[in-house]
Amino acid sequence: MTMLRTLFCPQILLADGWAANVVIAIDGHGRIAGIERGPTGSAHAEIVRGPVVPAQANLHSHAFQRAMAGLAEQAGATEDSFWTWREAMYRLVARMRPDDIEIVATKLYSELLKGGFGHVVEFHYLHHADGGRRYDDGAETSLRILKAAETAGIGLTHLPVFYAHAGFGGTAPNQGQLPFVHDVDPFLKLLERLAPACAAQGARLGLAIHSLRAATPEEMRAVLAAERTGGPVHIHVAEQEREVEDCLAWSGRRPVEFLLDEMPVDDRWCAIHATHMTPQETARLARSGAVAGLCPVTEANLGDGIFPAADFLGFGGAFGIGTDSHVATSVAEELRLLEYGQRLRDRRRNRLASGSGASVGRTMFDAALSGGGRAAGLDTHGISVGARADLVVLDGDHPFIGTASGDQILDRWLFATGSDAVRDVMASGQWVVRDGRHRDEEAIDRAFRDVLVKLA
Ligand code: NGQ
Ligand code: ZN
Repeated sequence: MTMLRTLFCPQILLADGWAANVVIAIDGHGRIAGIERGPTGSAHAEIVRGPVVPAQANLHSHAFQRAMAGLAEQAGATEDSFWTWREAMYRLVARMRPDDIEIVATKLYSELLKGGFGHVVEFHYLHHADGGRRYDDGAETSLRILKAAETAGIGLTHLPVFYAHAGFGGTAPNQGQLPFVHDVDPFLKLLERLAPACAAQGARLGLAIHSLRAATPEEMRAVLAAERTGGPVHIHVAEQEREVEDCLAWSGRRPVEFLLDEMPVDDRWCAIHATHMTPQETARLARSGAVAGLCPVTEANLGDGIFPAADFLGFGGAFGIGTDSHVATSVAEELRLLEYGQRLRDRRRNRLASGSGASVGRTMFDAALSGGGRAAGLDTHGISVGARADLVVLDGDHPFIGTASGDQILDRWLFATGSDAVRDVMASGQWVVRDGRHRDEEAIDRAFRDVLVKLA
């Protein structure tokens, strides 16, 4: 096969650690075809302008929610909570049309690339129009997500979401939830309809169950028994204390306990949030092989609580990061707050480092890369032969980045700077961000502004 391009990387974080003077060959499918150590071959390669690290997979996104980021920060008449925020989110849903969904998702995905993500897992439940009215094509909004990912140039794992009820015990959905709702059979048809569309674009298809609140165990079993995606299975679980109380009242068991008892949870699964767990649940979830899908900035914004990350890692648990409601859109902000939440709770420092002398940034970065890749259904992750060329070039001219080496580069990026340290981003072998700007930034911004004005 002909090589699409070769890159000369003065410093690079390969799957087996940092290396100097490496030539990466990328083939016409956007995959890494060769890694050559030592400066030979550099003459014909493009020289990257800073340290290279793998792009992360973002394991949890509701793209449309980017439109309301920053607009739910005003105190209401009653005490504000996750549940009052959700009402505001439902009001946004009622006003969004397919064009708006695509434009907002395109903008979001371009921002995620600039924040150091090369892939996104879209947990997609906004299937129908206001009041639950069906579009002519039941896959309309999913196809808009596929289109947005293609325009932005980000890798996609699409997870259509099964949603049927307002709460535990199969209660009827409320008016605001009607755009999310399916019966089991139409949901399975949606998955079938999307398989070829995803395959044509190189996107992965999996599925999600919205939560134990939104699906009965019978429905979950029926969906899982019949689906043929072969992709990951995600579910929101134990994000809010009220969910724990309601689950106890309904079943006598806590949400994570119930999930692990009743469902075939294994390494194909991703438990989103899993904030409220007993130590026993934390150990069981870790040993199940499921990835914990952590979204630290959204979890802070919504007042969810703090995930027991230090304990979970101690039990050998795998995690990845997502940006969920997208009040932040960067790898650095999510990982930084993940560590800081542990510090604030424990009143200690360096909680998530793998051991004495280990860098917190490196430990978290490696763990999120592997857990996020698995939760996205990717067969490979990290910079290795056969993996997709999803690369972040940090800014070698930035004082902090240019003077650092090895794991210090990650600690400077994650703890001392942020997205302004991200210079160029390559997804599937294409440069999508150059000098901190997305390749279509102007057109994307123009359309996005119009949508914000319309929705205001
Ligand atoms: C969601 N978002 O589905 O968008 C949820 C809120 C719910 C977050 N949990 C709705 N961040 O859980 O019922
Ligand atoms: Zn979510």
